[in-house]
Amino acid sequence: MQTGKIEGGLSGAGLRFGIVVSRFNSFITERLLAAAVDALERAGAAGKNVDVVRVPGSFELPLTAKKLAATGKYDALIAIGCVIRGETSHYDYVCSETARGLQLAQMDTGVPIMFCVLTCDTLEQAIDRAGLKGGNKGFEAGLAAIEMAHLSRKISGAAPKSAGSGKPRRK
Ligand code: INI
Repeated sequence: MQTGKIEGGLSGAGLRFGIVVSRFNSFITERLLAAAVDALERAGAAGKNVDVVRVPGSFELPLTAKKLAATGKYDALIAIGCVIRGETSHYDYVCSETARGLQLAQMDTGVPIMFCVLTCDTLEQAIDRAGLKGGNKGFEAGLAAIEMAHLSRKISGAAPKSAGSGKPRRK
């Protein structure tokens, strides 16, 4: 049987992305950010079509992502944070509310929001996932954002936004 296939492409050209980054544990989050931007750039996204917004901590990611999504300017968003377990239950609240808030934000707005929030027991685990042993979760999030931006547009039948390829137009 020949089935219909709906898949997201992996070209970032002409798409607009917003990246929200937590300053908390910036040693890790800046590495995740660099890899996410690298993924978008390598896939053809133009720098002028990628906005980076910084927030104090992961807990602030959902509201900011939702406000960005509500502007209608972005095809997909990436939320970047790193929560490391401490001695109290603070970690659990930050993790669960950040995840819940980001999910609610994408469900409420219909704009795909990538969950690039590391939730680790130790700093070592975070380092491993920010470019050392376990690859870089930021790069994965960049690719996922492109795929979801395409998929989302295909499913809703919308034409890609005219964000431009980043190349200057010929006169
Ligand atoms: N925010 C993080 O992003 N990671 C953490 O590990 C963390 N810890 O451990 O406390 C953290 N806390 C700050 C929180 O996200 C808010 O910024 C703060 O509570 C103000 O609302």
